[in-house]
Amino acid sequence: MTLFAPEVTSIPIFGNTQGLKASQIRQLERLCRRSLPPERLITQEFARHLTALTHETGRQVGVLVDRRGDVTHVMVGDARGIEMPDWGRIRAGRGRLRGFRCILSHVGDEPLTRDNVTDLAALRLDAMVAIGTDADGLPANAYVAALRPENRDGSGIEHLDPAPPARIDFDFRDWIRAREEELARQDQTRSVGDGERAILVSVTTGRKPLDLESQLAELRELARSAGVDVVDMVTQHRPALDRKFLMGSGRLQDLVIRAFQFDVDLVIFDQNLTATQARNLSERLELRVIDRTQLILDIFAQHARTRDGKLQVELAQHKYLLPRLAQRSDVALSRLAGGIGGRGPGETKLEVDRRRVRDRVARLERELRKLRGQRESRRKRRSRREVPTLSIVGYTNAGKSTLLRALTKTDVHVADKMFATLDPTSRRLRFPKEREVVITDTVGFIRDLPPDLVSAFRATLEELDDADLLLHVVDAASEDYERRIEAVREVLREIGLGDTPELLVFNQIDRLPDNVGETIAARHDGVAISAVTRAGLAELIARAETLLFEEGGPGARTLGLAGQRH
Ligand SMILES: Nc1nc2c(ncn2[C@@H]2O[C@H](COP(=O)(O)OP(=O)(O)OP(=O)(O)O)[C@@H](O)[C@H]2O)c(=O)[nH]1
Ligand SMILES: [Mg+2]
Repeated sequence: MTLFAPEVTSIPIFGNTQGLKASQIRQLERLCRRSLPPERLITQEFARHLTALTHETGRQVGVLVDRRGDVTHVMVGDARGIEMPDWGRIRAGRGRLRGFRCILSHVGDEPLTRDNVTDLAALRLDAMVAIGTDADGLPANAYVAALRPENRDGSGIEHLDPAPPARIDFDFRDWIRAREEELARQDQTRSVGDGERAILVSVTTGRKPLDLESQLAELRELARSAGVDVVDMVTQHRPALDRKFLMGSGRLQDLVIRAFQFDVDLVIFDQNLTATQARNLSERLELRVIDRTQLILDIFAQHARTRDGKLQVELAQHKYLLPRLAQRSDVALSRLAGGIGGRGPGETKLEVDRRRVRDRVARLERELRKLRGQRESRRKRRSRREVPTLSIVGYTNAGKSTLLRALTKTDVHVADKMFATLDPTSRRLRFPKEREVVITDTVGFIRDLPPDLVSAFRATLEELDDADLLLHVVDAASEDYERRIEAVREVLREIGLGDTPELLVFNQIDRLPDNVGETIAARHDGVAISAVTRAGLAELIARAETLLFEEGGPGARTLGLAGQRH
């Protein structure tokens, strides 16, 4: 026997109606047809319908109301909470607010909960109204919160004084208009340019990391290199990472509110996110969420110039996203796939099924193999001519390309951006004694280089296999240069170059007080230079020449100078 008429059951009620009586369900359904006068945020009568139901069922009852005053959604929760409908399907209004308010009744005369406030911010509601239910099932106080732009006290949330619904009689239309104007004014004062705005998040565990600051500074640098404006940073230290959200729920709620306040386009995590975490976070934040690996991939995508480079980046992007396609959730997925400024592999491409992505991966791999073959024969030709090779390696943004430019006086792309160089460049360089060498500049390294990137760039990095000497460029003015040296050496070991002779080149000494660079260099048996002022270049060339052509270097062998060895 069916209890309800079919046309009645087709009215959507969000939440679990199990355990409710048929008459109570009918009352819930009736809420759908109710409305408020457009000039009122809430009325006593409207509130009474909600509290009566809460009183009867012992559960929270809520509605979404649009700007015309019509109820568009009805929700039922439990005694303590209520869930909002799947927002992905509700069309957003044009302004910064969505044009809906949520009105719900609490069991007892309870103020707004943290969850209520989070929903307000995450869903960009016009207002969140909680009505307390008194012992007789009548409305007690109405607790109202609304969003406002970033303000001095930093809360971003305005709470009205609690008052019975009947006393909340200001003109809602004027009120909401003023609020939207205020938000629009804030938008106008946003920094110009096409930069997207982001909040950076770092969640750490275990012993408090000593280098949290430099790690965050680096993430900020990466974001800047990707053309993103960093407007806020959120950090949390906790005993263990949360499996579902990485961070704890309290901090996550803060993040939701701050994301609204600063009107950000995306949130960037310093830690790598699992597919599940990325999806959960992006659903909760209603925003695009990416991690450091994706950010780096994005910079790579922006900076790749050659065919080889572009194919490698695309391959790495697909490989990174493939596992994330496994349990697709449409809304979250398109957010995950977006990349910065939509420069990821692209939503449309990723909406094709996994098999097609895998096909593409196979094709990219085939093509890259072919290019690699060509490169290999080019390299073989070169080594047959037995010209020693010097390879410039080092942390990203250390000044590798600037050094190549200074040494060869050619025009090489230099930029104050991380990963400005992606594609290897080779130049010929004549040493003072008319000895010729090939010098190559490559992609920079970074700590915790994502494995997807290492494997994708294996081909480019193969260029380094021929190196007779590595010029390991270090930005001597960077505070954690020692840790960076280690990070570079670790990548070198990973790609099998741990044993290639290395000369540490401490660059950018012009940014340090006199003699500081020289002292650092002496301590590490390196050379101190400034690729910009050209200080120390002569010494660098002399040292490289000695290492290559004397002391049993490759030049000594091939040029028949072995006899000069001591
Ligand atoms: N003051 C000063 N700035 C330098 C020096 N060498 C490089 N720079 C600056 O540092 C920034 C990075 O230089 P690049 O040569 O592009 O660095 P890179 O190591 O090739 O960087 P990626 O290719 O991004 O890994 C640029 O803004 C350079 O002008 C130097 O000796 N002194
Ligand atoms: Mg470079």
